[in-house]
Amino acid sequence: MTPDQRPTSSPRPTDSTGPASTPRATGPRSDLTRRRALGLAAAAGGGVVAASAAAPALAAGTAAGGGTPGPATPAKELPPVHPVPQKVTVFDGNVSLAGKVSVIVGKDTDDSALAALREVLEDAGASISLITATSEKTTAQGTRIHLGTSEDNPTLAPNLEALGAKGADDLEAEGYVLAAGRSKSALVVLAGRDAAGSFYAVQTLRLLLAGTSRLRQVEVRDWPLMQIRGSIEGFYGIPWSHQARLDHFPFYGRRKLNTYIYTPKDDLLLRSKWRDLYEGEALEDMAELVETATKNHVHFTYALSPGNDITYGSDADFAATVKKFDQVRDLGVTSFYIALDDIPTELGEEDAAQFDSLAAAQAHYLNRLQDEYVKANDLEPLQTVPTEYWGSGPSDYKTAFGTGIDPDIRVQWTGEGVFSPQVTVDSASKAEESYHSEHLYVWDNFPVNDGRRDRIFLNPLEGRADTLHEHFDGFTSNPMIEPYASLPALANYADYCWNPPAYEAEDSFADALDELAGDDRQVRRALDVFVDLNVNWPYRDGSPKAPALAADVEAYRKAYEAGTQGGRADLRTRLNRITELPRALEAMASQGFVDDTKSWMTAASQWAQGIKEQDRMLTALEEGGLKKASRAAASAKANFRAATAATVPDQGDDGVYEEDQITPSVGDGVFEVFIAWAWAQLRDVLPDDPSLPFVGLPATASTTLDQYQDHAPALMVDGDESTMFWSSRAPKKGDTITLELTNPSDLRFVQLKMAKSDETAGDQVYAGVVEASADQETWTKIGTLAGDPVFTKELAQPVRAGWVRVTVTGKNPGGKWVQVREFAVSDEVPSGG
Ligand code: 14T
Repeated sequence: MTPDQRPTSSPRPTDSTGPASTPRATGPRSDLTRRRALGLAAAAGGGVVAASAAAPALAAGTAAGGGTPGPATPAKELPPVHPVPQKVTVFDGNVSLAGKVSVIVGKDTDDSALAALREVLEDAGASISLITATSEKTTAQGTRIHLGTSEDNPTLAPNLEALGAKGADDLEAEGYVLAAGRSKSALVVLAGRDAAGSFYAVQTLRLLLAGTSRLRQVEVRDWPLMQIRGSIEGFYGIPWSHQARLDHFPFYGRRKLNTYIYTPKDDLLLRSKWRDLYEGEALEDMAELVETATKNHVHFTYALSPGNDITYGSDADFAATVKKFDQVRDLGVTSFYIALDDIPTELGEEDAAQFDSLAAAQAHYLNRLQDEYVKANDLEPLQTVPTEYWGSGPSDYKTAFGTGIDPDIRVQWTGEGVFSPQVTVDSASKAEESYHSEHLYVWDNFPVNDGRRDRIFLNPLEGRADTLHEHFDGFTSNPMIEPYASLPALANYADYCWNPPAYEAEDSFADALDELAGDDRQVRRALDVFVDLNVNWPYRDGSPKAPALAADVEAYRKAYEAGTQGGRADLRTRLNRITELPRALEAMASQGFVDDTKSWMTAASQWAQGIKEQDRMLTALEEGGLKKASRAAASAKANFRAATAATVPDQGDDGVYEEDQITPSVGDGVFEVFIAWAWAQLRDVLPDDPSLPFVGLPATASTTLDQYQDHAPALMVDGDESTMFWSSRAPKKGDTITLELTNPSDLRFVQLKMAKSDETAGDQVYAGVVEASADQETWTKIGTLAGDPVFTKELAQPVRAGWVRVTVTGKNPGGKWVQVREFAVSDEVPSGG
């Protein structure tokens, strides 16, 4: 990246373009949906312009200067291009790339661009002859494709002129021009502003061909509005595999992402053992990563996190940093990063004697690296994340850090929070001031799931203002522990960062899902069913919870309560599809996505299977078949039990990987809505059956306690007292067990059943407080735990709550562990409950 080329203002959306004399500019935003439906790569921030017989050379079959402008042609057949280009002008007619094609390059034309072009042309059925041109004139015959930059390929300029198109030299870095038309014969010019630009021109060509050999006559002028676009592998937990990283880079290349920052928190060589050098296979892998990234025009940025034990003022630690950096610089790395997040804020003795503050000490260390290492070796500007990396308001730390560091250093910031549901222009401007930096870029903690390892987040990126390119150098996404499941979100960043005003979250997400699913439409439909079960993003208030499933559940309940059949069919169809997910999605084009999400697919399938049993149970109840109903209830319970198996692996900061540690959470509490309701129906019919579960409001359970074997937290809320959560250690002061209600409610009843039975104390919380909250900030006390295995509270005054938690306030006698059979809350006091 060349961040110095950051535009100071965005191009104006109303600019018309190109050689067209009577262009029909893109309509207002409201027009976009329709255009998209037509398969148009409509751009709110630039525009698709349809022109007819407007540019002589670009209009099929018209002689130079000839032709009368006809009615603008709706360019129906233009396939979608992601990221949406800044300017597209569409002309009548096509160019065929099947058959003989001459590719004309210069001797220094980008190898990756040429390799990508060969692939595209082979797919289109071209037989290619390659010509390396040294002057403007070539002897090429037939369909000609000129590729490169004005510096490396002298044939670009005359051929652009022949097509009536301007070159790429005045575009932003990484920009390009793609012009397709006729001049004597079919002619395509792929002109990059630089090597990356020529590579991106080929990517756009590939999308315009859309698997065919027919290219619409078109002129695309395109450039990115943000200079840093990519991912930061910056989470806690299992680092991505080598293969996953290798697989990410071509995806980035195809979608014009240009950055990957290597800083997995639980790679010991970056943090606890940051001074240790790479050896053997680790070094070979690193070399392969750098090479593959570079081939895809991805800047491989190497980060260290020395903050836990570094002495900022020490020569020895500076030398250790340089030695480690040198090891990867030898492999071709030109971009370096120091991560200072989540570290002690007190200075050590030696630093305290030398510096006034943490920020001053860090600035000293960073400046030394920038001066003596980065500048001395002609590398890209140093990048960093400070210790205070969130919030836009000023602070002593931010001032000292921002004014202390070299202004060229690139500084990351996470928004108003560690997780930021919104990033607004207002907070961007404030952050620029508070950090005294003109080179902020966003460390976006989306879709990272290290704080919720039971979840995968398959909602699109939303809530980033569409003019943030006027404030930030770019965005890097902190992705999920599951690399392939993160690809749809990364495609969102690709689209957003390239052209923020044209970004459409859903459309962008769907485009990535199309790629991952492959061409089979049934697979694609199954993927939508799966995505619906994973769209809740808990860091955003009001984020939807399995909306399609929820609608079907609602319709079913209404129909059942009205005694009609009609509204039940959709849920049944959906449940069938959910139970089939593991099999149906096996055929996805992205096997990595399948492997990453298998645990969630399987759990979803088991929840749905259990609910199908409950559906049978309900039908039996309607028909008065009580025996049949209780048989179905029993198999429902068995399925729900299976759904709570811990199948997700985990790794802590000791670096040890372990299988089957975490129970996947899927459906965002909506399965639980149906389950609780169905049990209530059963209870209505059989009120005295002691084997019946107590029915609480639908909720999901979590805890800071570690889990013993397969006794998952979900078993506290399965309505089954014969199953339980079981901790694998004694509780410590501050440990919590938390219920998150699927829908916030007015609580009138809370019950916690711990230990093996209601009668005898055993494994349980002996000292604790039970509280409820509507916002997770203010908590209302409901009662205390003081030794009884069962806690029951009726609330005369209902308490509004979305969360109910137990917080441990003291030690357990004899280091006893904790069992919770059921943790249930209700908005009514159960009769005889
Ligand atoms: F440096 C940062 F910008 C940053 O976000 N650091 C970490 C990051 O590694 C982690 O993946 C991310 C999401 O969990 O949040 C930061 O780590 C945290 C965040 C917390 F809210 C660590 C503890 C927290 F309480």
